[in-house]
Amino acid sequence: MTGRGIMALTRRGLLALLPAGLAAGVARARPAQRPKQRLWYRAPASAWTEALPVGNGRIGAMIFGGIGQERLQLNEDSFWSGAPYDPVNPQALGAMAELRRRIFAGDIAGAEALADAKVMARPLSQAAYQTLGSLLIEMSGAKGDPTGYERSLDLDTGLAETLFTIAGVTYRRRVVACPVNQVIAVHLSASRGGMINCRLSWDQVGADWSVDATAGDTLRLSGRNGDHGPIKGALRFDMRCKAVCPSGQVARDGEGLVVSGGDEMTLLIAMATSYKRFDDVSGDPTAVTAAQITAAQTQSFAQIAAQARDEHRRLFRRVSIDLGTSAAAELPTDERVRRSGAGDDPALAALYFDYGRYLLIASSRPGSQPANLQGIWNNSASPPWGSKYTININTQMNYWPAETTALPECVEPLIQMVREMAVTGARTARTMYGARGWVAHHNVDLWRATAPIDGAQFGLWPMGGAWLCRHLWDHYEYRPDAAYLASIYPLLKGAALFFLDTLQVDPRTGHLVTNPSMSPENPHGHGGTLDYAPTMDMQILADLFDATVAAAGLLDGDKPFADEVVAARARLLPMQVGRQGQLQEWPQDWDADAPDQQHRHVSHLYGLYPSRLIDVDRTPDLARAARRSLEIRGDKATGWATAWRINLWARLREGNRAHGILNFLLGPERTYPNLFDAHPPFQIDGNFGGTAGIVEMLLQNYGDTIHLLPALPDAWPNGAVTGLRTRGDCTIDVAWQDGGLQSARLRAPPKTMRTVRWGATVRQVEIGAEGAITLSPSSFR
Ligand code: FUC
Repeated sequence: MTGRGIMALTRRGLLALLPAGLAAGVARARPAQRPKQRLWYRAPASAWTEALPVGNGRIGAMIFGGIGQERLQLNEDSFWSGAPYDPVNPQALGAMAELRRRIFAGDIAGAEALADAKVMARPLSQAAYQTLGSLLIEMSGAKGDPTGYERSLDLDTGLAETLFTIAGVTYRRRVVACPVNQVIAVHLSASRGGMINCRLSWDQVGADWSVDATAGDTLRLSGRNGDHGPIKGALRFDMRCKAVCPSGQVARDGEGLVVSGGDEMTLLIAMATSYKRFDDVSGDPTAVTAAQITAAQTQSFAQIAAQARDEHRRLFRRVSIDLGTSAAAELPTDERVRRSGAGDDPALAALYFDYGRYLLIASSRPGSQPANLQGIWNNSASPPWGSKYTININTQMNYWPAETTALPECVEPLIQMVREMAVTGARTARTMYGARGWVAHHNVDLWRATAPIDGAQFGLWPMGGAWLCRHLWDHYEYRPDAAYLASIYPLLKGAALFFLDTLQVDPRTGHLVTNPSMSPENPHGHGGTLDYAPTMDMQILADLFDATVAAAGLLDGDKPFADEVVAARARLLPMQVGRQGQLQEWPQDWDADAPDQQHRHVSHLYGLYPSRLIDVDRTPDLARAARRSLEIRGDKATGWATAWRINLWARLREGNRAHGILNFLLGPERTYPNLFDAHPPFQIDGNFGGTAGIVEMLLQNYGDTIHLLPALPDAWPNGAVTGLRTRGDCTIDVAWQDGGLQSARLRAPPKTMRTVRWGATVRQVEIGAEGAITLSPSSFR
């Protein structure tokens, strides 16, 4: 159905159409004003990137909101192709010395040929995240042109809703993914009794999967995951949908269920696989889904939705944002994206920010897999880039807003993944490099494969694990906890140890450098992409070594090892400024020779964001050079790469520039109607990077300093944000007016000192005995 034939009605108009009882129910269920934290549309989704996502971290659905047919496209986060495997190439170690020699000698083409022949993983690709298909609900009664069609996703409750009226009957569907009950619950109701008549079936069923509808009220789908190249799929899964419809009849109909004469109905959907750990697939998915349904069916839909809402709000409501509003905020979400170039919809940026937090809560919770390239939402068996964990920027970007927007629990799956990568990565370090410690290259999958993949020019980059360590350390710094620190120290140490064993002496300068490596995926114009000592590597190592030494000091031990790390850190090749005034991306001044001057990756600017090695005040020359590099790269790039540029300009305190790039990110070239980020195609990192960029415009934290409104754009003269977090367990609310500070409230451990900056003024303040202090513009006079 198209927008034609759907009469756009106001809420009051819609309520007038409803029978008295339902109108009261609907009115009660919905606030009088359209909540601002809401995506809404006047027509069903006609493409997957128009459908609305719900998720509980582990399982998720994309809801299309069709009239005669509802489609819920379903995912479970451990359903990937393949089986436990070790992809390390046994010839790699023997080739390593010659590979290094060729790279130092400048024979890059020869180095890449050798690496492709002997070093890269077997198989050359990693496993893919896969969909479990869709549940179809064919509504036999709902035929004809509806009026009052609206579908929405409420970011504050996690509830997706579809509402329309046909022939005087108003149909309502609600969907939640419940983290408490571990089911997706769907509720169908109508304003007239007996109008729930539908057929339920699975769609996109795999060739060897089996459908079972014999239980009468439960539709099951079970089977096996796909193969990953030569590696046979070893996961079993079970998915079931139970129809609870006491007022009507539920009966088997071939490979489906038919529901007739119901007043209302609840569907409970459970999904599980046999995955237990990267090396263990002995789980019993049938027992898991059966138990989940048994537990969930003791609750009404209202109870499940309330539990889902409360658990979601516990995290979501820690932060609020208001960037001002305008008439555009009243428009349907897809229209707002289409017209965002007008630049008059500040509330769209706030909605995007809220959505970023919503998506992280929905795709990464304790016990789940981390958010992959598509979070948890993927409708394909072979999605772009396998919907994996690409760790040369993308997975890290997913977690950029986590600590600053008070979602530390959502980082736990990432931390758990690093713990597992340290196990598989130790094998890779030993077998490939003959080194101690652990290493991961530019991608990881469900099986925690850590060897280099895809081709030497993309994959032979040994820094993925080292970069992830930054998130482990950040997690500690945002909320210091000695037991947690002790638990991650071996991971930091193992990552550092690998480099102590593998760093090479640069024959030109005598510095310690990585080799083989690359500046992620950017060919330098001197024979390929491989190189030694790309600037990013040196920056990541500086951070890794600093964190490792700091952690050792805090734990009061391991001094000899810490001394070794300090000594190696001092010998790393320093950052250099090149002949264009740019920050050099490579150890030689090759930037101007690179074939793609606007390359999406801005790896050497890692030092400016997310790192703080480059700073406008502390290292002004390097900051100027980074700025020059950014100018050369340009503002427009793929989704995530655009988002990275927002953060970088914010770090340079260029609020208007950052805002201009944010506007591009929010426009139809980089944002789909459902607000998913367009790489294109969909990749969720841009959503998270954009959310982080908004934070960076409003609040920055470096060294001991908390900088209020460091990059506030003119487009947001008035606003407020509450609940942002900085290092040292500090929570901050900031309000501003006419482009200036109105007030700031800091909550932190009592009697601690903080350094706060607004404009050019820096003040030392003491958090009071009650654990808070409020600052005003006069505090900075
Ligand atoms: C990196 C990027 C690509 C894409 C892929 C998933 O390799 O260079 O643009 O985002 O990850």
